Amino acid sequence: MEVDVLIVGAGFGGMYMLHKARSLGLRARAFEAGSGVGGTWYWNRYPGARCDVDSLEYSYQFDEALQQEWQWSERYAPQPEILRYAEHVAERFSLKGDIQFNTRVEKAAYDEAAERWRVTVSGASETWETSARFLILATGCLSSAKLPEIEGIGRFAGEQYHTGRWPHHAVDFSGKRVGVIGTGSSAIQSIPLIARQAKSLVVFQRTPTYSVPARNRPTDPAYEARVKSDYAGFRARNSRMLNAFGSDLPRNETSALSVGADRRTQAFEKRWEHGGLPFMGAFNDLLLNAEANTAAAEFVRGKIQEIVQDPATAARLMPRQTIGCKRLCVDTDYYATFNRPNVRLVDLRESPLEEITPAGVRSGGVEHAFDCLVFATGFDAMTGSLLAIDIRGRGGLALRDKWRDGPRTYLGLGSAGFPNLFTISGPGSPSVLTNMMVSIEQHVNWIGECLDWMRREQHECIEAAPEAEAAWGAHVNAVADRTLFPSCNSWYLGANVPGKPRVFMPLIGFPPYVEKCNEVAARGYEGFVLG
Ligand code: N01
Repeated sequence: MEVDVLIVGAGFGGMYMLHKARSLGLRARAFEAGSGVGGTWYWNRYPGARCDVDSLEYSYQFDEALQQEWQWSERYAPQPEILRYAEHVAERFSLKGDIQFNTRVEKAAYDEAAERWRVTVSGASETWETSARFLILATGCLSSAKLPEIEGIGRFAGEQYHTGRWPHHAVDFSGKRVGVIGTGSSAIQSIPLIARQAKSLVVFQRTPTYSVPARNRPTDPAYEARVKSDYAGFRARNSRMLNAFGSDLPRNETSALSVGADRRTQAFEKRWEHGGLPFMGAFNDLLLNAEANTAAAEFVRGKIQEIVQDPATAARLMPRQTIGCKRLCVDTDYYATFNRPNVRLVDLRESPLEEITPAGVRSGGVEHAFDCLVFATGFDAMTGSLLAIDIRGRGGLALRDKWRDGPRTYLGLGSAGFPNLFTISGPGSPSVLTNMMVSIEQHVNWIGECLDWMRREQHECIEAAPEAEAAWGAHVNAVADRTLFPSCNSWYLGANVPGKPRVFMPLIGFPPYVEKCNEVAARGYEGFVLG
């Protein structure tokens, strides 16, 4: 079927885009590599996977009845519940009829004469071509799972898992010797649960991570009722936050350096007790001023020292980099897990990872034997799944070539040379620094309004102007450079992928971004070339 809008991905971005396009009367179809909806939440089924934004915020707001009727069981919803929510939305809005599952978009080439995208799609046993006027990439920011590039990868003879490609059946670690490589968010969520099951667990840590307690708990019915009595107001307040969440405990707009040490500790303590990502909002300059940041980092290091009984293990678990410049982790019992007799930490800075062997992992000259190996080694973030598709724009220009030195977009929505192509939560937009659900809806609403406007104004084609794109790239970098974000090797910078250009990919600050997008639209899509 030839469609107006072809959507890649049926996660929360693709699902809402499909609904939006259909509600505008456009013929739309989504292609999804998985066998079901949910994107990130479809793939990341590892033990302990759950959201780190409050459930009442991490949900769609486009339909009042939907947000009123759905009930979240916990403050931070577990993955199976988020997946059930995605399924519920797909049913409620009859989305599945226009989603083709188990299908991967391999290639998309812009046919300039026909002003259409020619898209090559492959299923289990066949490959075919289809076409669309608009190509919308809802491929997700953390979808391209990354195995470490080390000797012997693939040689392990036991059970091997990547947290981002977890099997659909339950994995039982009981009585098993387990190794986990990585200590990012996925590892921090899964390690305490794996440790409870496994006979023994060895955690291989390259960079210690800052983590704050989640303080997860069952949803408080009184709180839920309060939110639902004015859900629109609650959403509006959250949208005005720097990261589009957390209006219940907004950032304290004073400098950490303007108060004495006791007041600082009290403020950190209050946020530690509250739990979750608002910890970084204890003061307004924790990610702007190195001295303020050190105060927060010292506080967390002190907590690690208190929690972890063995001083040598505690010292190894203490991060030294800027707190928050890698995404802060949110845990339940992570540090305390290292007090268990069956858990051991291997510091890869002391004992470098040498190879994966059929029996396990060799590091620092020692072979550690395992029955199961878990790679919690993250993703080729933000660009990985976009560039996995061979995308060719005007004159056959490959997106992979255009982005060789890092992604170049206008507003994180479009890229010059690639007409009628939109990215949902693309690089250059706030995306991963925000509540993703809010960013996704903002992008889909903006794209929907744009498509509707083009139809009314009889435009066939929209494309980012090269000069607007260059200015936008400079702006995204300039904003990042005013902060401490570029100061450590994060996936925001692509630093976790050998050879990936070091560019800070997301834009910091949701409210000014929304203002800019609205302004661009109000000025007849300023910075875009229309045809
Ligand atoms: O991946 P990561 P993740 N040798 O990249 C290590 C979101 N998320 O899947 O820091 C040895 O953070 C790597 O070490 P280093 C969230 O946005 C959210 O955990 O690069 N180690 C690191 O420790 C998050 O930030 C939730 O030195 C290697 C780890 O593997 C993002 O997804 C839950 C290595 C990778 O950590 C990614 O999280 C889960 C190597 N060659 C994820 N290569 C929520 O809470 C990598 N590592 C909602």
